[in-house]
Amino acid sequence: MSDSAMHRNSSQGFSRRAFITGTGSILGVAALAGRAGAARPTAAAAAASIPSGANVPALVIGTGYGGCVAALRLAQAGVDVHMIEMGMSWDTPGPDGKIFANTTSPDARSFWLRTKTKQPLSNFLGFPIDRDIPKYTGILDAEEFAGITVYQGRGVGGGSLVNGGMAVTPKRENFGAILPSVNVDEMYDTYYPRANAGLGVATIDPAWFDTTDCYQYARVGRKHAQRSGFPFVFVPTVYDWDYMKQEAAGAVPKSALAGEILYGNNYGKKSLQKTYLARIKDTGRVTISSLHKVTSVTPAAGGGYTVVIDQTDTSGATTLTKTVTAAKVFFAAGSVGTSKLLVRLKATGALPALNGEIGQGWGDNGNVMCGGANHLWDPTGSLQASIPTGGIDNWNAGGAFAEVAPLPTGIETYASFYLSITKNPNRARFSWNAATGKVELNWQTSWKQPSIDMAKTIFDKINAKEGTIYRTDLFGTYKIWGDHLTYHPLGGAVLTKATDNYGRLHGYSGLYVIDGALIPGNTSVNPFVTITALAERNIEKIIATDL
Ligand code: FAE
Repeated sequence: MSDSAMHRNSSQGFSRRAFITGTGSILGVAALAGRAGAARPTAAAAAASIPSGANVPALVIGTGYGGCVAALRLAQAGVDVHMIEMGMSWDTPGPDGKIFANTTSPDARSFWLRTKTKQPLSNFLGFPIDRDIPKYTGILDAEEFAGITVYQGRGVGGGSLVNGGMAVTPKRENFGAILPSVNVDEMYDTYYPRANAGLGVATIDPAWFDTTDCYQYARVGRKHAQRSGFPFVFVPTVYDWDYMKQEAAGAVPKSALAGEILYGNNYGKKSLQKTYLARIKDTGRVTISSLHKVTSVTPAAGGGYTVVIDQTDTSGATTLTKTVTAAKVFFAAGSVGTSKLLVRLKATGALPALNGEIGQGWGDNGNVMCGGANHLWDPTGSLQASIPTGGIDNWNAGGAFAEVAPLPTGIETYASFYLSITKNPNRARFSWNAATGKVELNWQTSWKQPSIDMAKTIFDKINAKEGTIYRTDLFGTYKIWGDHLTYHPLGGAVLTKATDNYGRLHGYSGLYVIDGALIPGNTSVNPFVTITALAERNIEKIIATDL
């Protein structure tokens, strides 16, 4: 640990040792519901995690959206399920009394095995803002490939722990381009409603939106959109809106209004821990092994699959390697995690019968970021709710849907900030590099140019109308576009290509993909509702026909 990091650590009262103690328990829904101090002993956690030599009916790799849907529905159908999660359980408060670190003061909890933060907005007023942190199994992974950094959640709850909570169902007319083989009526009549109910999706009270200080930034976004002739749409979220109103009234501990988002949200956001995982716990049929990483899946001699799992400590070091047998294995490690596993297992001969579509069809959901520099008479507010709740829709005319995002710095910046989802046609592929022993992704930064052009259909027009300019200080020095990253990795084991129309992997009976890897690169909006709805559809079919 560097001196400066150590100083910050102690100055924040954050003792790494104290924080490590008690992490790794199987499921911490109760603590997240507000029982600060409800630490569970590590020994109990060790006893509850999957034992080496176990023979289990269903093993789910990953605890994000796809994994949670699979585990819940299998358990409700009477199947015992073991979920394996490489990240921590995030159920135990640190010495500051909070489970999650604040966005404005990242500490060890913030990043996955890094010694320096890698914040999506790397600069402010042109100055770099990344800082040293102790290496730790923190919550946000900034996974670097040659041409793109892919941000992902690590821990029980996957991306739901770190995401903005925007819970968007794509427009029905756009669905055919997302998943052409899937029955649209079934999705919009049954599975999207089921996913939205299961996730606790709700829309902001428009009257409150119009008056609260914390959405002034979004009202500025709406005004600019509408003056340039673009529709502004409210975006549903998984935040508890009543809680946010109480935050604004000063009646409860602040979460969205304290700027919490990227490194977890301590109170108001309904992450999977408060929704699907709480219901999973109630079934009594599911164990969750956190700080466990699946490294291999191969056909077992007596049927089913041999699964090799590394248990790690919070420095990322392997402390124990376990081997278990599972009748059925569900890959729910996220688009990148599932793709990396499958590509390596195919290339190294563990699962040679997987087809040539494995690793293909990966896209970034067309993510590109930019900021706008507003006039002094157009402030965006020093208090900004960290949960975005509106977007500018120019999908059909310009191929872009732009979330009006917060810049929760605590000071007035006169800046507007946007994450655009665009119809970027480029698709990359994962491949195995035997020399390095790593899976690579052939995405190139220049492939973001179509996204920039599409986002410009919105922001060039707004700038011309308002007499404003782009910010150039958020992603470097004199750099307008945040074109180096994605929050929304999709594809790599695409539905009807690497799998059948329900996620059954070609080549092996009893192996399934049930996460964002199934979706071919783009969803036209933020993806987790679609990932959840597709998983609900697929698991229903799998339970009815394969069990
Ligand atoms: P995911 O949630 O990533 O879960 C996969 C899990 O598997 C993770 O917990 C991994 O740690 C674990 N894992 C990986 N490999 C292994 C292994 N080998 N062994 C054991 N465990 C493993 O997958 N989407 C929206 O719709 N709205 C938003 O507002 C939004 N904001 C976002 C903001 C940020 C900063 C980020 C990073 C993402 C955001 N997303 C948003 C994207 C969304 O979180 C993402 O699409 C879903 O989480 C993907 O769900 P999956 O089930 O595919």
